[in-house]
Amino acid sequence: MMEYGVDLSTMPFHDMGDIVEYSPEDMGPSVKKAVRKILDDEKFPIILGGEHSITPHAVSAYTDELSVLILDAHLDHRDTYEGMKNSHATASRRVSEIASELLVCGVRSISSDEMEEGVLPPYLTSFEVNSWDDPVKKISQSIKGNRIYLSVDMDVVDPAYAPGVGNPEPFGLEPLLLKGLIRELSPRLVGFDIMEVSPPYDPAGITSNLAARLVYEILGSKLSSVSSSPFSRQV
Ligand SMILES: [Mn+2]
Repeated sequence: MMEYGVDLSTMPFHDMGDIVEYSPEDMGPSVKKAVRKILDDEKFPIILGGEHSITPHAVSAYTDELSVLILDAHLDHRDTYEGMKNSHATASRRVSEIASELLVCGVRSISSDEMEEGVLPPYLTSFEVNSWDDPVKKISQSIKGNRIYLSVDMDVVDPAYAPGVGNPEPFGLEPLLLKGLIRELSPRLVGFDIMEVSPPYDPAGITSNLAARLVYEILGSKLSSVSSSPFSRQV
Protein backbone atom coordinates (compact mmCIF):
# COMPACT_ATOMS: atom_id res chain seq x y z
CA MET A 1 0.00 0.00 0.00
CA MET A 2 2.22 2.75 -1.35
CA GLU A 3 0.13 5.57 0.09
CA TYR A 4 0.78 4.28 3.62
CA GLY A 5 4.35 3.15 3.07
CA VAL A 6 3.28 -0.32 4.24
CA ASP A 7 3.81 -3.77 2.78
CA LEU A 8 0.92 -5.86 4.02
CA SER A 9 2.73 -9.10 3.25
CA THR A 10 5.06 -8.35 6.16
CA MET A 11 2.22 -7.72 8.59
CA PRO A 12 1.46 -10.26 11.32
CA PHE A 13 -2.20 -11.23 11.54
CA HIS A 14 -4.32 -14.15 12.61
CA ASP A 15 -7.57 -15.34 11.04
CA MET A 16 -9.72 -16.92 13.75
CA GLY A 17 -12.11 -18.29 11.13
CA ASP A 18 -15.87 -18.46 11.66
CA ILE A 19 -16.76 -17.86 15.28
CA VAL A 20 -20.51 -17.31 15.32
CA GLU A 21 -23.57 -19.53 15.41
CA TYR A 22 -26.23 -18.95 12.79
CA SER A 23 -28.95 -17.40 14.93
CA PRO A 24 -28.55 -13.72 15.91
CA GLU A 25 -30.10 -14.65 19.27
CA ASP A 26 -27.45 -17.30 19.99
CA MET A 27 -24.22 -15.78 18.75
CA GLY A 28 -23.73 -13.12 21.45
CA PRO A 29 -21.54 -15.02 23.91
CA SER A 30 -19.17 -16.42 21.25
CA VAL A 31 -18.63 -13.00 19.67
CA LYS A 32 -18.05 -11.31 23.02
CA LYS A 33 -15.65 -14.01 24.18
CA ALA A 34 -13.61 -13.90 20.96
CA VAL A 35 -13.32 -10.10 20.96
CA ARG A 36 -12.46 -10.08 24.69
CA LYS A 37 -9.60 -12.48 24.06
CA ILE A 38 -8.22 -10.31 21.24
CA LEU A 39 -8.37 -7.22 23.49
CA ASP A 40 -6.77 -9.08 26.41
CA ASP A 41 -3.92 -9.97 24.04
CA GLU A 42 -3.62 -6.24 23.22
CA LYS A 43 -4.46 -6.85 19.58
CA PHE A 44 -6.87 -5.11 17.23
CA PRO A 45 -10.10 -6.96 16.37
CA ILE A 46 -11.46 -6.92 12.82
CA ILE A 47 -14.82 -8.65 12.44
CA LEU A 48 -16.34 -9.59 9.10
CA GLY A 49 -20.06 -10.25 8.68
CA GLY A 50 -22.72 -11.04 8.46
CA GLU A 51 -25.65 -9.87 10.50
CA HIS A 52 -25.21 -6.34 11.86
CA SER A 53 -26.48 -7.64 15.20
CA ILE A 54 -22.94 -8.96 15.70
CA THR A 55 -21.76 -5.41 16.43
CA PRO A 56 -23.37 -4.86 19.88
CA HIS A 57 -21.90 -8.15 21.08
CA ALA A 58 -18.44 -7.08 19.94
CA VAL A 59 -18.91 -3.66 21.59
CA SER A 60 -19.94 -5.36 24.84
CA ALA A 61 -16.47 -6.93 25.08
CA TYR A 62 -14.90 -3.51 25.76
CA THR A 63 -14.61 -2.63 29.42
CA ASP A 64 -13.30 0.94 29.12
CA GLU A 65 -15.06 4.00 27.78
CA LEU A 66 -15.90 3.47 24.12
CA SER A 67 -17.31 5.64 21.35
CA VAL A 68 -18.99 3.84 18.48
CA LEU A 69 -19.26 5.22 14.97
CA ILE A 70 -21.67 3.25 12.80
CA LEU A 71 -21.69 3.90 9.06
CA ASP A 72 -25.06 2.68 7.83
CA ALA A 73 -27.76 3.62 5.32
CA HIS A 74 -30.29 2.65 7.97
CA LEU A 75 -30.66 4.02 11.48
CA ASP A 76 -31.48 0.52 12.84
CA HIS A 77 -32.66 1.95 16.15
CA ARG A 78 -35.83 -0.04 16.81
CA ASP A 79 -36.17 -1.61 20.27
CA THR A 80 -37.33 -4.92 18.77
CA TYR A 81 -37.73 -6.24 15.23
CA GLU A 82 -39.94 -9.21 14.37
CA GLY A 83 -39.98 -10.06 18.06
CA MET A 84 -36.18 -10.06 18.40
CA LYS A 85 -34.11 -7.80 20.62
CA ASN A 86 -30.95 -8.73 18.70
CA SER A 87 -31.48 -8.05 15.01
CA HIS A 88 -29.80 -6.08 12.25
CA ALA A 89 -32.71 -3.60 12.64
CA THR A 90 -31.98 -3.03 16.35
CA ALA A 91 -28.16 -2.88 16.16
CA SER A 92 -27.64 0.81 16.90
CA ARG A 93 -30.25 0.69 19.70
CA ARG A 94 -28.37 -2.11 21.47
CA VAL A 95 -25.07 -0.29 20.98
CA SER A 96 -26.55 2.90 22.45
CA GLU A 97 -27.35 0.98 25.64
CA ILE A 98 -23.70 0.02 26.26
CA ALA A 99 -21.43 2.55 24.52
CA SER A 100 -20.41 5.89 26.04
CA GLU A 101 -21.04 7.65 22.73
CA LEU A 102 -22.78 6.71 19.49
CA LEU A 103 -22.93 8.42 16.10
CA VAL A 104 -24.63 6.90 13.05
CA CYS A 105 -23.43 8.31 9.75
CA GLY A 106 -24.63 7.98 6.15
CA VAL A 107 -28.27 7.46 7.11
CA ARG A 108 -30.94 7.71 4.41
CA SER A 109 -33.63 5.40 5.76
CA ILE A 110 -35.47 5.71 9.08
CA SER A 111 -38.71 3.79 9.66
CA SER A 112 -41.83 5.57 10.90
CA ASP A 113 -41.98 3.39 14.03
CA GLU A 114 -38.42 4.45 14.93
CA MET A 115 -39.51 8.06 14.50
CA GLU A 116 -42.56 7.43 16.69
CA GLU A 117 -40.49 5.79 19.46
CA GLY A 118 -38.69 9.14 19.60
CA VAL A 119 -35.35 7.92 20.97
CA LEU A 120 -33.18 8.64 17.95
CA PRO A 121 -29.39 8.68 18.42
CA PRO A 122 -27.20 11.42 16.95
CA TYR A 123 -26.97 10.80 13.22
CA LEU A 124 -25.72 12.37 9.99
CA THR A 125 -27.55 11.72 6.74
CA SER A 126 -25.79 10.80 3.50
CA PHE A 127 -27.40 13.87 1.97
CA GLU A 128 -25.67 16.11 4.51
CA VAL A 129 -22.35 14.30 4.26
CA ASN A 130 -22.36 14.41 0.45
CA SER A 131 -23.00 18.17 0.50
CA TRP A 132 -20.01 19.05 2.70
CA ASP A 133 -16.68 20.31 1.35
CA ASP A 134 -14.63 18.36 3.90
CA PRO A 135 -16.85 15.53 5.13
CA VAL A 136 -13.97 13.53 6.62
CA LYS A 137 -13.05 16.35 8.98
CA LYS A 138 -16.67 17.10 9.87
CA ILE A 139 -17.49 13.47 10.67
CA SER A 140 -14.28 13.11 12.65
CA GLN A 141 -15.13 16.23 14.68
CA SER A 142 -18.66 14.97 15.28
CA ILE A 143 -17.42 12.01 17.30
CA LYS A 144 -15.67 13.20 20.43
CA GLY A 145 -14.15 10.15 22.12
CA ASN A 146 -10.56 9.04 21.75
CA ARG A 147 -11.35 5.31 21.70
CA ILE A 148 -13.54 4.60 18.71
CA TYR A 149 -15.03 1.34 17.47
CA LEU A 150 -15.89 1.76 13.79
CA SER A 151 -18.71 -0.40 12.44
CA VAL A 152 -19.32 -0.29 8.69
CA ASP A 153 -22.59 -1.62 7.34
CA MET A 154 -21.66 -2.11 3.70
CA ASP A 155 -24.98 -0.62 2.62
CA VAL A 156 -23.71 2.83 3.68
CA VAL A 157 -21.76 2.80 0.42
CA ASP A 158 -23.70 3.78 -2.68
CA PRO A 159 -25.15 0.67 -4.39
CA ALA A 160 -23.27 1.66 -7.55
CA TYR A 161 -20.11 0.57 -5.72
CA ALA A 162 -21.55 -2.01 -3.32
CA PRO A 163 -24.71 -3.66 -4.66
CA GLY A 164 -24.17 -6.95 -2.81
CA VAL A 165 -26.06 -6.15 0.38
CA GLY A 166 -29.42 -7.20 1.77
CA ASN A 167 -31.02 -3.75 1.77
CA PRO A 168 -29.41 -1.49 -0.84
CA GLU A 169 -30.27 2.22 -0.65
CA PRO A 170 -29.39 4.76 -3.39
CA PHE A 171 -27.68 8.10 -2.64
CA GLY A 172 -24.97 6.59 -0.48
CA LEU A 173 -21.37 7.42 0.32
CA GLU A 174 -18.46 7.01 -2.07
CA PRO A 175 -15.71 4.49 -1.27
CA LEU A 176 -12.98 7.14 -1.28
CA LEU A 177 -14.74 8.94 1.58
CA LEU A 178 -14.52 5.78 3.67
CA LYS A 179 -10.84 5.49 2.84
CA GLY A 180 -10.21 9.05 4.00
CA LEU A 181 -12.30 8.58 7.12
CA ILE A 182 -10.45 5.43 8.14
CA ARG A 183 -7.14 7.24 7.64
CA GLU A 184 -8.31 10.24 9.68
CA LEU A 185 -9.75 8.20 12.56
CA SER A 186 -7.01 5.59 12.58
CA PRO A 187 -5.10 6.83 15.67
CA ARG A 188 -8.35 6.70 17.67
CA LEU A 189 -9.62 3.34 16.40
CA VAL A 190 -9.65 0.42 18.83
CA GLY A 191 -11.85 -1.96 16.84
CA PHE A 192 -13.45 -2.41 13.45
CA ASP A 193 -16.14 -4.45 11.81
CA ILE A 194 -17.62 -4.59 8.33
CA MET A 195 -21.06 -6.13 8.08
CA GLU A 196 -23.87 -7.09 5.72
CA VAL A 197 -21.73 -8.10 2.73
CA SER A 198 -23.84 -10.69 0.93
CA PRO A 199 -21.95 -12.70 -1.73
CA PRO A 200 -25.16 -14.22 -3.24
CA TYR A 201 -26.26 -10.66 -4.13
CA ASP A 202 -22.81 -9.79 -5.42
CA PRO A 203 -22.29 -11.79 -8.62
CA ALA A 204 -19.39 -9.69 -9.90
CA GLY A 205 -17.68 -9.72 -6.51
CA ILE A 206 -17.24 -5.94 -6.40
CA THR A 207 -18.83 -5.56 -2.96
CA SER A 208 -16.58 -8.20 -1.42
CA ASN A 209 -13.61 -6.66 -3.18
CA LEU A 210 -14.37 -3.23 -1.68
CA ALA A 211 -14.97 -4.74 1.77
CA ALA A 212 -11.60 -6.49 1.59
CA ARG A 213 -9.93 -3.26 0.52
CA LEU A 214 -11.49 -1.40 3.48
CA VAL A 215 -9.96 -4.02 5.77
CA TYR A 216 -6.62 -3.33 4.07
CA GLU A 217 -7.19 0.36 4.72
CA ILE A 218 -7.57 -0.35 8.43
CA LEU A 219 -4.40 -2.45 8.45
CA GLY A 220 -2.43 0.02 6.34
CA SER A 221 -3.45 3.08 8.31
CA LYS A 222 -2.87 1.39 11.67
CA LEU A 223 0.58 0.26 10.57
CA SER A 224 1.55 3.40 8.77
CA SER A 225 4.49 5.35 10.01
CA VAL A 226 3.73 8.00 7.42
CA SER A 227 2.31 11.05 9.13
CA SER A 228 1.24 12.97 6.02
CA SER A 229 -2.19 12.36 4.60
CA PRO A 230 -2.68 9.94 1.71
CA PHE A 231 -2.57 11.37 -1.82
CA SER A 232 -0.30 14.18 -0.64
CA ARG A 233 2.42 13.30 -3.16
CA GLN A 234 3.60 16.20 -5.32
CA VAL A 235 2.97 15.64 -9.02
MN1 LIG B 1 -27.98 -0.98 6.84
